[in-house]
Amino acid sequence: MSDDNYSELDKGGAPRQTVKDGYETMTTQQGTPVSDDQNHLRAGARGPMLMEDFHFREKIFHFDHERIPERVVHARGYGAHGYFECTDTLEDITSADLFQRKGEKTPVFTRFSTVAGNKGSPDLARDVRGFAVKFYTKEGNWDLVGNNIPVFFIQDALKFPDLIHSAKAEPDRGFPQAQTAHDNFWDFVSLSPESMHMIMWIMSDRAIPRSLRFMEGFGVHTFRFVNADGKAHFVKFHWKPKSGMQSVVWNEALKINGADPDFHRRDMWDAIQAGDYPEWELGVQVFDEAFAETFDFDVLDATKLIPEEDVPVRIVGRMVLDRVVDNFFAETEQVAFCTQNIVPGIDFSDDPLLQGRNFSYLDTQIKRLGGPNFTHIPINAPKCPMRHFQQDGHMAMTNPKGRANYEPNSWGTEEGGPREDPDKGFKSYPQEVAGSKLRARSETFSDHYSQARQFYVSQTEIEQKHMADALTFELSKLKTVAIRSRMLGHLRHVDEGLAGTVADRLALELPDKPKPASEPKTGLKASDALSILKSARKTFAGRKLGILATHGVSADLFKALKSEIEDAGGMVELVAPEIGGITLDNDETVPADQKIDGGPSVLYDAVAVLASKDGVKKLVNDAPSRDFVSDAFAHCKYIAYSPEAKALFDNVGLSDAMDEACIRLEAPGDVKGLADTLGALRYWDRERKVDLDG
Ligand code: HDE
Repeated sequence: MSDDNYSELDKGGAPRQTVKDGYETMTTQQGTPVSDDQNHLRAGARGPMLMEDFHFREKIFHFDHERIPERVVHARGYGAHGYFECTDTLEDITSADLFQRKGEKTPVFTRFSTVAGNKGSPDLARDVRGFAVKFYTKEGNWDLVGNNIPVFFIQDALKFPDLIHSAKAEPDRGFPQAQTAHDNFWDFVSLSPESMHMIMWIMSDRAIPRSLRFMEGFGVHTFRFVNADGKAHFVKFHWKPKSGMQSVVWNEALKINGADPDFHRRDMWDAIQAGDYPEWELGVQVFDEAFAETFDFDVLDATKLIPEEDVPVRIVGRMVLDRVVDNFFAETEQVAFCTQNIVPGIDFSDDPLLQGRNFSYLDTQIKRLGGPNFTHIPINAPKCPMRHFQQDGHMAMTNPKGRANYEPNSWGTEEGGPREDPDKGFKSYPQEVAGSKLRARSETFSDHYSQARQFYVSQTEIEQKHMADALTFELSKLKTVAIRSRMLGHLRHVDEGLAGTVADRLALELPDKPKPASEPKTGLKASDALSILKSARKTFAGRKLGILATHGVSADLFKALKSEIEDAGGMVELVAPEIGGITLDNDETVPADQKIDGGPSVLYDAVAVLASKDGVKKLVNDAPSRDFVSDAFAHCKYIAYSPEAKALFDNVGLSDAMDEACIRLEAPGDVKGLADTLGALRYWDRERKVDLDG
């Protein structure tokens, strides 16, 4: 700092950093250089403020207006940039430009979100995750605004405000935040049998993903692909994570929310910054009217899916997210997804939920972003040319030049502005439409239980147990017993065993089944693709091992373990009693990534405990160290340990419980093959032993 950092007028102030130290000149928004950013203009050093202080007024005025309304749903989200690469052309089925040339890349911006919680709510709420992708194609922006669950709660957009009101905090008390475990939500869904399929999904582990990188995504609705000859097919969109799916267990989710409420966004940021780019395959289920007519359910009903066994998913591309945002507000907060944003070659279907969404998204952006020119914000602007005669409005940034602001006009091709293209311009599929004007729901939407049952029977036993646990947890939080009971009636239509288990745990009699709108179909076959565990990819790549270690541990063992995981594409963090790190037995020092109080085992996919004889003495009485191993054990994680560390396990009462997923590492050679073993991600055989409801 230069010598004259203390100004004459600053007798009571702190030293200043100024341009004399090599910084750029600070200015007001008008570009006027600022001489003093510490003190407002006043009459005398202890006197009142002067209104003429334009710098103060501008700075505070701007601060006062920093916030914009958060999204009414999906308020908490996290976005990243990347690209979509076409790996299989679809020219025979759609004229959409991004699917025409193999190997061609289209820039994308993707935002993941939770639905119910506000902007500051924790990441690991039990909730649906939004999975919204904006493709900046050469023929305009295509927004595929999907979720990580392929079906939805309701069939008609008119019910959306009711659904969301019921799920969010109750209006009188203002809680609970980011939770469906309250009376209003279960009251609404138990009075809306069409929700039952979706209820099965949100009570499954899909609603508590380990990472945004490890979940599937779905366009949910049936859309249309239209080819160059005008021929149409129906299509459903699927995103499949390259590293496979993975979820946490509920007790772990609760603890992650305390230890790191930003767990999912930090994970995404860290992975991209480390060059471990999240990747998904894009798949399509393409089918025609003939299939739609023979299918057991209505393809326009967003509470139903089409099993992959009936219409296979054809992989047509991949999405890689390789760049974090420069500014969270400018990009993640201001991105405006609209389901109405489609491009030539893609079209809507008559799904009544999708039709309603097409109004809602555009409408909400005007409120949220303050005017009709939100498409001028760089994150929302297409990357292809835009030419039209729309003009003016709040914050107009990209304004046409010249005289022509209407057409037709006489100003010629040079100055007369753009004109329509009857060949390549977007054309709606000329579907025949007829019918009386009425408010009605088609009878083909009336089967509310069959696919809920199909989802349940498609799960592994442990996944079914998690669903029973989740239902018990949520319903146990209700104050109104009649609502619990009403839900049990619906569950009987899904699976009598499930209904019985939940009823037992809630100490309730099973009620009569409610009369279904139409008789559920029996015998829908299990679909393996619906189960996370049946479709596991068995890899530790992209996962994190947390090593709790003390001073004096074997350098050879520590390094061998680290390389084994890193060579398999995994990440390693050192958790230590002191943040300064540990000194290995060869006197080398390794700085810690986390001090044990800040690095509980819930943050890791698997853990190792390496201790020296002296080191372990400290750990056995330390509460965070004890939680580290007992939680890892209770959450069915793989645990590696050095012989000296065993004392910690003995001390928390695990000595007799250690099983084959507790792996003893005596020598560096013992780590060989460990990454493969950890690829199983959890040792589910343990769960029944560590759970009261086992
Ligand atoms: Fe949304 N939804 N939604 N939704 N939705 C919004 O738009 C709406 C639905 C989804 O990261 C809002 O920009 C209605 C289904 C995602 O910015 C709003 C209906 C699916 C996001 C809105 C639905 C979604 C939203 C709030 C019933 C999965 C976050 C802020 C017909 C296919 C996008 C905004 C982002 C956001 C309305 C149902 C996914 C109010 C009326 C079904 C991923 O317009």
